[in-house]
Amino acid sequence: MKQSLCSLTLILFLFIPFLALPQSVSDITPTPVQVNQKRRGHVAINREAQIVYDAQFADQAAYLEEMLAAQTGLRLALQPNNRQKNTAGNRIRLLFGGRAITKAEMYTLTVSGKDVIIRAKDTGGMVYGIQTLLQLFPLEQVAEVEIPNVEIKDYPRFSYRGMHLDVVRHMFPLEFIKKYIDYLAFHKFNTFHWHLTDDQGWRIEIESYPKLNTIGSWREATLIGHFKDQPARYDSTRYGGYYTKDEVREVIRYAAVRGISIIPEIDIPGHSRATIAAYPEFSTRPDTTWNVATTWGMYNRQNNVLQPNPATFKFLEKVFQEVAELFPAPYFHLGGDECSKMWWKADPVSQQFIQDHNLKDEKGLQTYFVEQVAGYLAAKGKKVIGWHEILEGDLDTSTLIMNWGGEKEGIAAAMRGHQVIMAPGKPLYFDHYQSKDPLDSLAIHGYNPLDAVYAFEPVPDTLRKLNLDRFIVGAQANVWTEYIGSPAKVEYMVFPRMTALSEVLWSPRHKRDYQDFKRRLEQAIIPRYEYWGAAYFRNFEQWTAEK
Ligand code: TNX
Repeated sequence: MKQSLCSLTLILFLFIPFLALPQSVSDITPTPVQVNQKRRGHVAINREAQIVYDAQFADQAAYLEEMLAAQTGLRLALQPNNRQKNTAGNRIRLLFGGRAITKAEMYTLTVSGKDVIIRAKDTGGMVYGIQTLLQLFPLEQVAEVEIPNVEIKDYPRFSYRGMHLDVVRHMFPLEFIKKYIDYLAFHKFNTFHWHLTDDQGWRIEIESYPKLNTIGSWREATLIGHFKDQPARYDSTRYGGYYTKDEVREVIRYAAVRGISIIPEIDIPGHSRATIAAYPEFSTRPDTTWNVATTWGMYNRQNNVLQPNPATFKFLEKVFQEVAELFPAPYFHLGGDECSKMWWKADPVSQQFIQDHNLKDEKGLQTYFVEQVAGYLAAKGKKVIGWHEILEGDLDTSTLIMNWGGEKEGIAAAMRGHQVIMAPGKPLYFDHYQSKDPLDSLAIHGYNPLDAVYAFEPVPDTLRKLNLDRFIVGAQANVWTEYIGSPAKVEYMVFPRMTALSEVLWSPRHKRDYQDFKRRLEQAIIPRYEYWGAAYFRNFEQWTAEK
């Protein structure tokens, strides 16, 4: 026994390098605003070191402890700042506030003397400081790391930095949702847009309308292969499920520690096939039995809209308020995209409603739906985000527009006085191909290679010239999952494009440098994907925007 312990120690000694080199300060991604590396000096972090934290950052201190232990094997003691004991070891100090912190989500990281100090005045800032620090540690088990003396001052260029995930077309285990949130936090994103309902399923527990889950969460089959393949083929597997409220709460808590706010989306008044499958009385043909959709792309092909009747509006009020109560984020996404007008045109009840309410036409009806729901949400203190199609009618400017069109739609929304989140299909739809290799894994269509994502500029020149840049609050990449059936496929589609987007959204524009980005990708980020065990797309040198 003793002998085997001895040899174990020997093995550990051989395999855990005593002193590992940190990763380089010049590898930090997204590039920080200001880095001032000193010519000499370092702070050694080994098992004696402590994490000392101000009370506001207790959760982030525990997060750092856990992340550092997983990454390096260094499990440091946690110590509240006001009960700090003198210690022989050095300290990582997570401190609240300070004069240097002048902006939201800002942090400073100072390494000198016996201390590594991160300062921030909000959770986001602290989380981002922690991400930067973790990038200064190696991705291997070590006994000690010398963090070079440095002063970093850093804050984001845009206040909205989002990633979306569609969990309807395919659903992902809760563990993967958390992993996705970890990926967002690493990349200094601050928003997870959770697309929870659509034609192919309803993915969140609702107590007031239980058939949304017993019926609406399940489809009887799923299209095989590509939507354009003829003849269409289907499997015969019942597919579905939903996240319970407890699971949702767990994800919200998990995200909050990591500085990520979650915006839920309940997509209305189109994209509602799962709803009318559960409750045909909210459809334009209450006498019909609808299935939950088994194919993709319903627009003008299959009826998926809500009928404007009293029961429907009561339903919307209850459901939106029930979901609003779960999510602490100030914003709520009500969809509003791709609402076909033909079903309303063919429905006498909808036509009568348009007349009775003095609405101009079906577009006016769409706006009516949006305004009603915005009212229900306002009663819960929420602001509304919608896809840019909600501007088809006249809306008041408190609504945030998420623009999946091009610059033109973004400019139009800003000129009308709306804040805009840019999420243009080109190049921010990560469900599009990243190569033109016919053997590449199936994607919806389009071509959004890595360099196109890196070159994306959220603020259109026209708005800059008009001094309206402030209306562009940020950008988001969307991950629709018609052709993404597993966590590994999600990873393959988002990496490394998400890393490129993180730099677009975080780093000062003049610091963007694609050659240097690719160097950091190779040296520091791809090793990180591998450390995560994440799939990623490798062939980005070959597949460029020019191809
Ligand atoms: C359009 S963009 C949609 C989604 C699809 C996506 C596929 C938007 C707001 N709606 O329902 O999944 O295209 O790329």
